[in-house]
Amino acid sequence: DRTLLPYEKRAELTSNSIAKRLFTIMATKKTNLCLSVDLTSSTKILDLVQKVGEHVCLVKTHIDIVEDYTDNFIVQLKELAQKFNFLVLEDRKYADIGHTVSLQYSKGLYNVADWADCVTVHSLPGEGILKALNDSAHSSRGVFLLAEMSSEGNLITPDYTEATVKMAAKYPELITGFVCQKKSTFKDPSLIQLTPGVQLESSKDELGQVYNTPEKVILENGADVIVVGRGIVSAKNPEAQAVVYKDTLWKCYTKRVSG
Ligand code: 5BU
Repeated sequence: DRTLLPYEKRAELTSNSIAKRLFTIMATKKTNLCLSVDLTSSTKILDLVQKVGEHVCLVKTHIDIVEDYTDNFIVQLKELAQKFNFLVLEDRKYADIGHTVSLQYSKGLYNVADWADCVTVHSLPGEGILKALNDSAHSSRGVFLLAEMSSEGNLITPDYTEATVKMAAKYPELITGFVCQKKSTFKDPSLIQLTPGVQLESSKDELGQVYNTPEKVILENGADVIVVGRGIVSAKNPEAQAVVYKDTLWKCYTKRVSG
């Protein structure tokens, strides 16, 4: 059972450099919280990250929702990443043919390849998408492959999930882990389970998002890194709420690994 091993042990097993760093950061900072900083103003993003940076292992961006993007925004975000020791995941969900994805990844306004430690990728187009990223990414980059989604009625089937996990096995140096919802989705302890759809206050939103509790996703469903967006971002006091999430999530993890 991959989920019973502590993060520091799993860090020793990885072939992907970002998975190694992420496991190590979690063990050092004692946090498995990923903040999904879904705000559209760069100042608001930087303000929030300044406040919660010390409590998270990973900051997840949707760079294409930022209305005032500049290269300097990235410079400042990366300074905060250095200062607080967290990694940056661009949740781009690439989903095109390999050639197009390599352009989307390393060209254009955002030049994601330049700054994102890791990115999310759909397996839908087939292996070419991973070949493309493998060729354009340098050695300290990683991919979270989408094996499942949190939203109601999504079209991913068990066969699709299984084929996704098989596809990932061909690219051990590139793959950081899976975005997924279930413990049974994969077995390899060197890979990281990133699980979105967690909120303490609510069980769904109006557009199909489904929320689970920290206990459920960590103890039953095998989550290693837990993505929280609006649970923190929309809280009255995001900093205090980040601490609540961090403590609750970490308690579940320590319970899990102490058997
Ligand atoms: P929320 O505010 O905690 O619901 O935000 C969840 C974030 O995780 C949001 O940025 C989504 O794009 C992202 N997400 C998700 O919610 N569900 C999924 O299956 C995947 C990503 Br993949």
